[in-house]
Amino acid sequence: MGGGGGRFRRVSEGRRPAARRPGGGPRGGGVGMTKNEIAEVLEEIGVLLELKGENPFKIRAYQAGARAVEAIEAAEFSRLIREGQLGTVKGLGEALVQKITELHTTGGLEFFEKLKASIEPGLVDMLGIPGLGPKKIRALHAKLGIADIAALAAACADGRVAQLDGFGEKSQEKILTGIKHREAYGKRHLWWEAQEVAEPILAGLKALPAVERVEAAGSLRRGMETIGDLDFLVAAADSAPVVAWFTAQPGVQEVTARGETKASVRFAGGLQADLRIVPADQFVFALHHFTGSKDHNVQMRQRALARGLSLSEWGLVPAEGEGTAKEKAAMVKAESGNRKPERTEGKPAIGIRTEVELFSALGLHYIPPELREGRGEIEAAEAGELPALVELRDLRGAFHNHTTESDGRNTLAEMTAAAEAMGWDYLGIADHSKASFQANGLSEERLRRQIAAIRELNESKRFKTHVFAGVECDILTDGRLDYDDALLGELDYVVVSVHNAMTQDEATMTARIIRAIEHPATTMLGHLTGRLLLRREGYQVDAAKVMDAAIAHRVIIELNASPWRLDMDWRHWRKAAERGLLCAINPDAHETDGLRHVAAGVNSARKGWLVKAQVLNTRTLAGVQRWFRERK
Ligand code: DGT
Ligand code: ZN
Ligand code: CA
Ligand code: CA
Repeated sequence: MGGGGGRFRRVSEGRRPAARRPGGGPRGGGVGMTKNEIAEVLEEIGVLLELKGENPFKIRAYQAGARAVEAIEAAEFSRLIREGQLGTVKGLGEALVQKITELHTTGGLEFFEKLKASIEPGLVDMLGIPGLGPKKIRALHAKLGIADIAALAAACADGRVAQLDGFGEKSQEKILTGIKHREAYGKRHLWWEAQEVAEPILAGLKALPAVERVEAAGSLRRGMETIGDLDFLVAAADSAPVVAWFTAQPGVQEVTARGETKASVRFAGGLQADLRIVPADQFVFALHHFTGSKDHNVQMRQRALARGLSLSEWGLVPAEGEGTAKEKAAMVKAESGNRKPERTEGKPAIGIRTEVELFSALGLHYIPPELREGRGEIEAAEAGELPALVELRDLRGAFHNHTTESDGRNTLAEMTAAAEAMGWDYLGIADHSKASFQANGLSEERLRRQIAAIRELNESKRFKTHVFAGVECDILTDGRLDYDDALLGELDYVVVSVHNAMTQDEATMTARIIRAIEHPATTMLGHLTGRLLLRREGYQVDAAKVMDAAIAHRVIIELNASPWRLDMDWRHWRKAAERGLLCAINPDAHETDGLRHVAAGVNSARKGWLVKAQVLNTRTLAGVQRWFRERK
């Protein structure tokens, strides 16, 4: 829910700020923290020390400590702590060893808590504004006495920030835009995080004896990339115990509405949830209505009207005559009693219990929730031309993943083991290239060593999962790639991405990306716009031109499945894929847990009408190898 580390950390390129569970505790049920969580805390300490203006050596020690912890494999890490040998690791001094051990065994750290308490919370909030690092925040605080975002907005508005050394008009404007975005961003939540909140609520509702059916509806069910609020729908004869449970469940901070058959609550972190309770025979109509979208609903209602029917959250009834749809639905129900459903022409489809039946009553094939955006799905459903959408279980691997060689949190072996555990036939490694020095990008020599290590790992047959040697090669400011052709030729595949000079104008950026696409070694384009959902807008780029170039040069555009990115956006995919653009659903995983993010990518792929054949990583290992070979 954007709490804990999520809100707090600065977002580095590509790397997902690991979202902590609601409540901020470590995952996995244990008391202590995993090595990745510990690394995150060490990084946070580094940022806080910077904010306080502490000694740079001390700051760097924490940053290096985080890297050192990540580079140790998990089993080895536990052993070192158990045997008191952590001090033998390079880069971990005595003070760090003691703190890491405390985090590992207790899950907390007194030093960290005190440090957090010693800093004004408003300053920490300011870290969430793009372009504002600890140094600038300190300057604003010291010279203008700014201690929170409201004061910062005021200082920008009357021009005081622009007059400060190292700021200027441009950066003042950027900060103001950042603050405005932040307000809008604050109202929505990532699908991934909303889903994590929704899961236990669904389970809790299901477990209530009074509950017959329960579904999450709304944008969550439609797989939108961000979620305004959660919507739960319950079928129950007795609603009182359901409302009681819902409003008293763990994590509820405020009950914003409470009625006999509905309630709304707000959780810590700001996410809200609506609950509606309906009688069982009304459930399917309510489910369809509250799944939405609004546009889809409007079109469905028009379609019903054209057939002399009225569709609403209460039912599907004859449209003519007096009375509201609600009254008519009640009337039809009373007339029908417990009779078997009647589906004869012209009569209301009283016995409808499933969405398949609901769509069918209006002469439509079943429309999956992801497609219900009012973008032509009803016409396609009428013509029997809905695509057989790609599914999570179709995926056999993924290509864009990082390891500790660059800015990942798990080693090559750990990532491969995780891919094997997911049942994947192959895993593509694509660490950062040398221009991404902030992400510890690989020099030519280090990349060659990694390629050799990957070949060796494959030959050792240690894992069932085959590893492809790739790279996420920076697209330099003029569109050249970050390695020479000889080295690029040694790789199985090449992902090209923009990671710097993101403020270029649209024409320059578009030409830059197209030049990279035209490079014969390029296999796929990473994150088309570089957006970070609810955090940062993408760079200016003419997506249509980039897609044209990719199609012409048989280059894949990735659907970056990181819950923070989902880039290229689903709204582009249907048309592009029809024109022959191939997709790869790439988790951009920076840790083993990140591989699971392909699920978010599959949501967006489905929203983009993609079928299995349009996604490279649904193919078999041999199929992928053939595709790579034929491209060369
Ligand atoms: P969100 O919460 O902003 O991410 O988006 P939704 O789609 O979950 O919207 P929400 O929670 O306001 O309402 C859930 C569904 O209820 C929505 O998708 C369609 C339906 N709905 C809500 N208000 C209206 C309305 O005024 N007209 C129609 N036709 N449907 C509505
Ligand atoms: Zn990247
Ligand atoms: Ca909603
Ligand atoms: Ca709602």
